[in-house]
Amino acid sequence: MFSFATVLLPVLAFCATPVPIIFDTDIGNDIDDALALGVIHALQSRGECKLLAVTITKDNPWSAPFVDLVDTFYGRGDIPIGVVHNGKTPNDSRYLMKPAKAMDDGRPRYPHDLQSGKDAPEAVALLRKTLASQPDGSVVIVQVGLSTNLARLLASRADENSSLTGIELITSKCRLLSMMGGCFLNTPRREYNIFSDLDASRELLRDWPTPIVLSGAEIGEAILYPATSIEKDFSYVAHHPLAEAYKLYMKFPYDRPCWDLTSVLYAVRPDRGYFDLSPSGNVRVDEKEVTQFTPASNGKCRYLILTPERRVRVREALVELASQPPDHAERQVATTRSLHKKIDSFQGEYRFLSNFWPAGIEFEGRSYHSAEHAYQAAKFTDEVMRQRVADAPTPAAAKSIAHSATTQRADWDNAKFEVMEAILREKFTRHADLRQKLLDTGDAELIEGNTWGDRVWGVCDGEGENHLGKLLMKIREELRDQSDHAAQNVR
Ligand SMILES: [Ca+2]
Ligand SMILES: [Ca+2]
Repeated sequence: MFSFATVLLPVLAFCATPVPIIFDTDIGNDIDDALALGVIHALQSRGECKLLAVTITKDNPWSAPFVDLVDTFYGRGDIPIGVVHNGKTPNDSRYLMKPAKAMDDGRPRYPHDLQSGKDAPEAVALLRKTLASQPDGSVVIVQVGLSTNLARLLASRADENSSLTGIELITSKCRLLSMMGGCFLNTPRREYNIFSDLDASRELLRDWPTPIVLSGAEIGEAILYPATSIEKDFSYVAHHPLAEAYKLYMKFPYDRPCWDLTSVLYAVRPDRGYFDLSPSGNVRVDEKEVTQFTPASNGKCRYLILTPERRVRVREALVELASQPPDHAERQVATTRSLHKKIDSFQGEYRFLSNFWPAGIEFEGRSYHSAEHAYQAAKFTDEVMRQRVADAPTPAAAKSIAHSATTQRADWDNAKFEVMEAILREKFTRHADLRQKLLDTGDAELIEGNTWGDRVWGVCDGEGENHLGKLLMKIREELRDQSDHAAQNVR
């Protein structure tokens, strides 16, 4: 029987809105934070979540650059990053600084524009700004480190971002807090995230106004991230920031618990049956710094439960997500556009950008040996003249034949820009190798620097309109859009 429900439900499921998340992390203290950030990017690439901001509770200047380089690697280098002030764990990390500083052939191995946490906004201000910009009841916060930032957010006052107090802002904007912290075994023990900022943990668990789902230490410890995956699954690029960080953190090979990854997985996919949930209750931190759960029907806290038969499934999901390559288009952005270099001479390896480069062109029904031939011939309406230019043995000869002529098209000064554009488009579409070389210049600024005084098409002695460079950049953008679309159609 036909029914609307059977038709519409799958469509609705497919169109489900991505979960808006804020990732609050003590990245650098352990390696699972880094893998958890990779899991978030994979889920975002799959349309399942949207990372609104990353706030950091590790008070080390290299934490923010590391987050920025990972975000940039995944093609999302503009995600706002906020840092704690006067945080509890400022000690250096074994894996943050090296990837941020690494250079290959004079270029950053992992491009990023945030060079120090000192240049990043303060975390609570960023949390308030981010929450204020979101629809009511929408945001899921994933806290996988100390509670410093979120406890301060709770206690914050109205500011230029919102007239609400912290607790009012959280109540109106947040849907869930998914946090890694505590221990919920029969005989619980002290857990790092809780005891590293004890006062903040107590305040958070007491005053936080939305439901909280905790992943206790025992959950991550039951799921070990396999060294084999680090070794094999990240080799789709010569250098991968997550694999490199993992190898720096401890003597490799080693399998590390998936603590923080589980809180991300639950936050974005709460209904996929990875975990069971405890009954509702409240969690307090006792005098021995241990989390104590007390069941209560109106309690706001639940904790994750992992049954043994589901361990393998959860681990497989986390390995697949953590090692998922960036989207094609996003990776291209990450590896090339962010370099922002300048190519200011069409010589040497960039000689192919010059109109003198030998590349056959079809233009207005005639074949030419180079873009220069076609351009010089287009100055004439007379067919005999055009053929004389086309027959010139070299681009320089074509130019000199055209320059020695006494007449040319009356409208040439207006028409020449369109003619040049059409010729360049032909050159870089007809020749796949030139097209790729042009795309490979990434986001570099293209400037036809010259010494012969051409200030219309190029730049001489620092002056000029650089029309040739601008047209090449325009065509590069067109080609990039085409190849991005082609890539998306293949997927
Ligand atoms: Ca950035
Ligand atoms: Ca952590």
